[in-house]
Amino acid sequence: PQATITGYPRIGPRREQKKALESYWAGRIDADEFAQAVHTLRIDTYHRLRELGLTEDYAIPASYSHYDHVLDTALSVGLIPSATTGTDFDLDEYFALARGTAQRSPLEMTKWFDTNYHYLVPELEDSTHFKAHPQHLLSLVSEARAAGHLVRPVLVGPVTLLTLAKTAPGTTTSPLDRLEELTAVYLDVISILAAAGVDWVQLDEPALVTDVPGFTDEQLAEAAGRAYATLAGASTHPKIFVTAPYGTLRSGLSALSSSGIDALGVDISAATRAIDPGYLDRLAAEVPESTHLVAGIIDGRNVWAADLQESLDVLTGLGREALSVSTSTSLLHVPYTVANESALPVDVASWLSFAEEKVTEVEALTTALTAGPDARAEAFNRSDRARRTRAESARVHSAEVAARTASLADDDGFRTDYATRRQAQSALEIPSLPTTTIGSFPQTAEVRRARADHRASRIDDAAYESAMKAEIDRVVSLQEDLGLDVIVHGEPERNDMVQYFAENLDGFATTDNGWVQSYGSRCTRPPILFGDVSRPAPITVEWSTYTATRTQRLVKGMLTGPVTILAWSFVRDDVALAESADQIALALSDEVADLEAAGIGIVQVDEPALRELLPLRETDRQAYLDWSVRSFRLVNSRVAPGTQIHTHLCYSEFGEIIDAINALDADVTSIEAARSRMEVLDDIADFDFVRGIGPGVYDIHSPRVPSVPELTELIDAALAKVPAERLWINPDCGLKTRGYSEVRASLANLVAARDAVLARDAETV
Ligand code: THG
Ligand code: ZN
Repeated sequence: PQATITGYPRIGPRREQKKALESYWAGRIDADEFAQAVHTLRIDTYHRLRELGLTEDYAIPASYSHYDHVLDTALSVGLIPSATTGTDFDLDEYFALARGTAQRSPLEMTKWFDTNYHYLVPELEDSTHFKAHPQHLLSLVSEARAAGHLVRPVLVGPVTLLTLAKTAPGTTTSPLDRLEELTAVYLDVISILAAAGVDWVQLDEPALVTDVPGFTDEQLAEAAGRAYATLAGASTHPKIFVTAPYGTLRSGLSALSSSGIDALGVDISAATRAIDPGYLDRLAAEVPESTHLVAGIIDGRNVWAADLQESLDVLTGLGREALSVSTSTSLLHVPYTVANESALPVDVASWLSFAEEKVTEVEALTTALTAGPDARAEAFNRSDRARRTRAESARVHSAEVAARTASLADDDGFRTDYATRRQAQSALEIPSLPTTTIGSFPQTAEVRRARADHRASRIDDAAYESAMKAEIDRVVSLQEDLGLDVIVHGEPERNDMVQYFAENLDGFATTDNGWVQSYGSRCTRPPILFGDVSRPAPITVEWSTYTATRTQRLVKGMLTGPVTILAWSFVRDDVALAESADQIALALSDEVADLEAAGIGIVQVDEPALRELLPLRETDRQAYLDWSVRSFRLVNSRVAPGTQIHTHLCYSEFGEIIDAINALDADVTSIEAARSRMEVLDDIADFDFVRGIGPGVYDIHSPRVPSVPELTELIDAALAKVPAERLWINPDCGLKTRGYSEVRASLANLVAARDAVLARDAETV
């Protein structure tokens, strides 16, 4: 058996790539300096992976990308046309596709399966002419060879690439109709790689583990079977390794097994096996000995140290000669190494494996398969200790929290009916077409500095508090000057809407260097949910009540909901997600109760990630929607009818989850709508959505200031679908990433447009 992985983080252990990218974009370094920086990063990575035990030739994937691997593959096969002639992508052309220019908007970006990574969406047109552009792949191979490493080029597979592409308007063919043509170009690419001395290529086909709208599982499997039979049946090509990460294969399993590919990578992590317990048996029944099975047993997308003995038993149970040990997915989704963390509680740190530690686990299992666990006693002992101490830890298990979730009744989470609430909320005296914002205001350099100084103890609590209060004062008077009706405090104290709550709830740990790529150079540090969740003290109450003392207007309290906190954290593998969701919901419900008791009449509980956690398989979706909706409702279940609960959702694709949004039962829901010019309201209008709604009229994703006529038009478009007494006027999303000058101008126009609509409609009555 061999030890391998199917992909590795690319941002660098100290975010070297992020720094190189942003320096290059800002013109601080030139193309040669950029190339040198990322060359060093790649070679250092290969060396490190060797040291960690990926010693066989071609065990190391060349999974580097300047920005996004879907873009790379699309360029390599001409799905996106390119002028590439040199040995690498034309950098400026490449970044223009990824980030846009003054003349051209960037490619659309969307979530990569059910992860927090975002890829660029290639556009397929009838005129798209596929063509091999293997230069970038060849340069990765030759650069690695010069440094003494034989690496395995990695591409997104043809079926997945086509299902991820969106068809340009007016395109008459369906993406998979182009598969044969595209497969021929893949064959060109990999044949060229073979001629350059490449022994193995890796083709990732995660589409085969998901439900792809518009195609049945059988259609996708049949397509994959055809494509890989073509590639594997050609006269010259490298050995073909197809991976199926992020879930389990159904029809795709027999199609790939009989296609003649050389190796099949499957996700058999404990998390995936729990969802589909029959997978190991199906693998045993269907994968022939002639196909090398690459067993992805080490979880590539969570951070828990593996149970090595259990993993070894599973691998042995596969009973195969032709077997390698790997990760279930690329390690792209986890940070580099636990060794870079000094502030984690020591016991929690001992339970974790990030990318480096996971490579060690893969290596230990590989060695143990032939030489027994004693040959890697150190690794097996670490694993066993982690498993035991975690199971017994008082930090993880709280009898009090368990008792509280256990005592939940089936009807917990149900507020009084909406008509009663609406009546009670009339006491809030909210004006017609009320204006508000989503919560965050621009984070100025001074605010960031005050937070950093406080964290580093350069300023004391009192100085920090007065800096934050001064910022709140500024934000409140700005909103009053602008004429906004419902005031927010602006969230200067929050670095990130999830990390902030994780820092203030028991059961979560946060990292210093646990960066994970979100898209391009943008990274997040997902908190680690390791134990039962409780709230040691009120979190936001002081900031909100202080804000209320600074204004006569209505103040809205701001919380992040349980589903979003879970979606953007590493979660527990020892309890169900639904259980953690209930725990977080109960902790937040105490926060809502405290806000209400302190006189805050409106509370917003954001759930921008509700759509993100939606399972990849249709059959798993209802169960998810049931627990996620219930956990949101639990947060608010104890509030009085007169307290108004708002929520905010970020995505415009609501169709699939419209029932769930309705079931959240929020009094007011704000949603992204400006970019789709209110099209999303069709979903809402088709549905009997009877409560308040705030379709964003100002697109905060662009620095452009929308004009009053433009905003008026959007308000009118909304009024065509939503009765005036239920419509709220607000931006699309939080203002954290914008600058004050554009925010001030845009919000002034937003209020002016609202006033113009009110004045006009008052006249016509
Ligand atoms: N918070 C968290 N997760 C998220 C988002 C978030 N996941 C989905 C989505 N939003 C991802 N989008 C972004 C947008 C911006 C940044 C990261 C992810 C970003 N990051 C800073 C950077 O890379 O320089 C670092 C931020 C920090 O210092 O914490 O700008 O909003 N949790
Ligand atoms: Zn949003």
